[in-house]
Amino acid sequence: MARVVTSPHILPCSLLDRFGVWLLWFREHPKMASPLEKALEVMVTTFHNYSGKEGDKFKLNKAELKELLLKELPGFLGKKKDETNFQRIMSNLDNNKDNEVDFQEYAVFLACVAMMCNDFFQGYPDKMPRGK
Ligand SMILES: [Ca+2]
Repeated sequence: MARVVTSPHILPCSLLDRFGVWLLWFREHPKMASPLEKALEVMVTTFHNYSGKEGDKFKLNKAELKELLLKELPGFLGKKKDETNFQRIMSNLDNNKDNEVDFQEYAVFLACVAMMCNDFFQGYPDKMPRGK
């Protein structure tokens, strides 16, 4: 698992200043958002759709993570849907070992999956998904 980034310090200050403005614009004009902006929104809302089900509303417990993976990333799991595999994934994602997956840990996971997809498609450019 990649090292957890603890702050958005890699972004220039000018971008961070614009971030709140962009979020407000996005909320008022969701239909004008680009595919990547929509993807970011889906990444965030998907987390909260599951983390808010029980316990700490800002963290995924094991049951919430399992449901998220089964419903939102079934292809990633493949046929490995047994408890041992879920426990292994949970342990790998739970970087701070509090038995829950917070948004940062989830975001690192999605970034790792995206990097794996990129690596795969670089090896097979003819299989690269095409955008519209
Ligand atoms: Ca955790």
